[in-house]
Amino acid sequence: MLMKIEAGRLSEEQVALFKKEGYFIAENVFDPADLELLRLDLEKEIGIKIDELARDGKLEKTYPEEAFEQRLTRIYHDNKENGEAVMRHLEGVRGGGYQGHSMFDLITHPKLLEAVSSLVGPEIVASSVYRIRPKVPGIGRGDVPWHQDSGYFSAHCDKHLILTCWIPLVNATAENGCMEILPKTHETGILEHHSGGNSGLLVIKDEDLPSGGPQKIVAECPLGGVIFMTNLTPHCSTPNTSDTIRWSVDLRFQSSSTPSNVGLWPNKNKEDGESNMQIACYPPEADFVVQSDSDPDAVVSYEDFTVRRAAYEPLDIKGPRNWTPVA
Ligand SMILES: O=C(O)CCC(=O)C(=O)O
Repeated sequence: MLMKIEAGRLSEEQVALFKKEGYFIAENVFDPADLELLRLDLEKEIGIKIDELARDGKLEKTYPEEAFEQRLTRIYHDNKENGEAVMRHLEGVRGGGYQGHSMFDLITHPKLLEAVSSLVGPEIVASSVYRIRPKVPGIGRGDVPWHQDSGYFSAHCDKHLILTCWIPLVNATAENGCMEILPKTHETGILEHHSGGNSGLLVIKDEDLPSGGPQKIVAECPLGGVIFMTNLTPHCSTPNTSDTIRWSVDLRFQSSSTPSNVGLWPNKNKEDGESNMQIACYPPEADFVVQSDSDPDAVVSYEDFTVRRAAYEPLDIKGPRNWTPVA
């Protein structure tokens, strides 16, 4: 269900609803204009890669006149490999990918942090486990199988709230492949996952999803809205059957009292290495402080954010869980 929040925060009743359902959809966290710079930067970034592919003789038609919701579709449909190259450019080698200023500004946006603080408290750590997802019509790559985000995180973090904020950059609808969520099932703990689902993602088999309980909901969300979810909330996303791209970004936040790798520099300090790294909920990617009254100096600037992320980039740290491959 879609709800309005007031004064930027979830009310006590809304927080209680989030805790009961495992998710909450707020339709009015942002003004659409707040997201415009990121949309423009992603559009520019796509253009940079398309021009590079054209210079390398890999494509002729670059579709500069096409809108944000269309251009990548044209590239994909002309040649899948070129589409994939643009996707990889946005996704980066690991973790988050595109990290321009507008991406950082979204992660640290006061409106978002205000809403987040009503769920995780005022001392907030953000994670590099953020993703940019252009779901291109007719291209299965963006379809995400059923999973809990905790399937990707260390088991010792199952008992902590790692808040996913799923932010559409267009209106997300059933037709263009919004998420589906299984409500009231996040308190059952981690479900059996398997590796190697669509696009190499983790997957919960249908028979391992809680049954007999509440039905899945189709989580439509307008531009300006945010879907808040717990790390144990099962969710998936369905094919885009529209003719425009479903753009979204998902970010993750946690209280600074939960396990993270804030303050660790394993590329610089030996003692910050392997064993300490395993404390974090997702050791391969850098966490960073985005809001703190108790230690305002710890809050990262844009430069700190890029330096921290770069420090983790060359590290060869494996994801924490070993699920068996899907049969
Ligand atoms: O954006 C999607 O299609 C799926 C997002 C997702 O699975 C997630 O944020 O964990």
